[in-house]
Amino acid sequence: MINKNFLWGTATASYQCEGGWNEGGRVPSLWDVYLHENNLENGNDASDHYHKYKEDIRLMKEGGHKAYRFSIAWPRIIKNDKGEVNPEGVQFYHNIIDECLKNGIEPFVTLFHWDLPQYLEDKGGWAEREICDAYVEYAKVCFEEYGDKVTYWSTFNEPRYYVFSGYKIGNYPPGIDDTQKTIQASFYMMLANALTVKLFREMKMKGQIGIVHSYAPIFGVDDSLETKIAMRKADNYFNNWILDTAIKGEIPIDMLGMLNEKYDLSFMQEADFEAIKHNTVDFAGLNYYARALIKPYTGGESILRINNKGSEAKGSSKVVVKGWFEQVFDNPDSTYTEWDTEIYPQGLYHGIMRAYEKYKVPIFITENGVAFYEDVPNEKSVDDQGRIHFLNAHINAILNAIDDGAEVLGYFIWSTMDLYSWKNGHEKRYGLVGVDFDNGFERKPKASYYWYKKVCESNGAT
Ligand code: BGP
Repeated sequence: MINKNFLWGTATASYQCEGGWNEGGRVPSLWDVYLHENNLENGNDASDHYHKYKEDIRLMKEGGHKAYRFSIAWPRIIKNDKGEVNPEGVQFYHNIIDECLKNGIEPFVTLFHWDLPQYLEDKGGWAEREICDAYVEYAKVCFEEYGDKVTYWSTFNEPRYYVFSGYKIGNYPPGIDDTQKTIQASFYMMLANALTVKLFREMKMKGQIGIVHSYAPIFGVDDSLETKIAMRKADNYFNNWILDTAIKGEIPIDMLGMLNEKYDLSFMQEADFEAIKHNTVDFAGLNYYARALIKPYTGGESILRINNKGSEAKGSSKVVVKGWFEQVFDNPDSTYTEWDTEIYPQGLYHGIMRAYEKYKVPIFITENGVAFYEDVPNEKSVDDQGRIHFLNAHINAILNAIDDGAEVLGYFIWSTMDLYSWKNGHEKRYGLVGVDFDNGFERKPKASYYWYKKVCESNGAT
């Protein structure tokens, strides 16, 4: 049975929706610097949520939403590597949180959704141990400021996606291909997660703390032993090193064994493993866009290429990890978006069932949604029936998982409004509310917004 307090909501991230990049004492993040230096479309103004948050929250309320998942921008809160706090930035999130509470919307807060202050990136970013202390200090400021108002905290949004894109694929900042640093950054993020959970417990915070993971439930192309072995390696690569580490306090030992054959793991200290073991999260936030369909590795070099260009590059994505597995992007029985994301709602049902069986912690689906190229017309609402169809199928998958015993406590559509999509710019639209980026960032709810209102108001009955 679905919980009567089920959190129906939508999600955003600070860099992707706020804009106001140089206002209110905000210092540059690594995204500002990387996109500016490379002359790429950026989120300087994004969806102008920084100025329009009241209107956005009013739309949430009118849309029947029960919760809003957003992130705090570290570069708004901490000004420099001395840890100096920016009161104006702190006040901005008080305003957002207060506005949510006033409108009966539960704030669901992410501490890090990828906008690392550039002054920390300059010191080596996530690949260096020092960042763990800086992160915990930042988290402490947030806990002290907002702790009496916020019940649901997430330490990180999608550590895997952030680290692999930045340090291995190289399509996100810092834009490098360095496996040793990839391993270090992954490890330090998971260590920072544990140290922050420790602080949360020591400060006797009310509420719960979790982690948000880019969940790719693993499926195989057949039942052969080779495929099963490839699936285990893929599961470590995609999921286990985040979820096992954060929820069970155990980094998958077979994965460490494989990495240890080729890379230097001496930076991992005994005390780090102790911290990870004893400080586990309360819930799993799972972002679900698609499964990963896996076939055995059959030779050649590793290739990690993600389609950031939409239809222009459709079919160009490739994920091959040498000696481990290959991900299939051209299954003849599947349909794919313009950006090579497979549409596979059953994967969400199976993914939830597997995660719940394995971890036995409450689950929130912290992101789910679909992107289209859409015009936002002046006169009428975008009639996004494709999105409604997609969301409906995924919500049904969640309701089926709940019926079969999984403890799922909330669902957040990505995204609240159209916003900046990392490297894809503003044309890759996910919002329930359209944004006219050329016309004062005017908000125009789409058909899906009105459809979702009925879902929220009936607690999923429609
Ligand atoms: C998730 C991120 C979000 C969001 C979403 C859609 O990985 O947490 O920040 O961007 O994916 O991805 P994209 O914008 O690349 O299509």
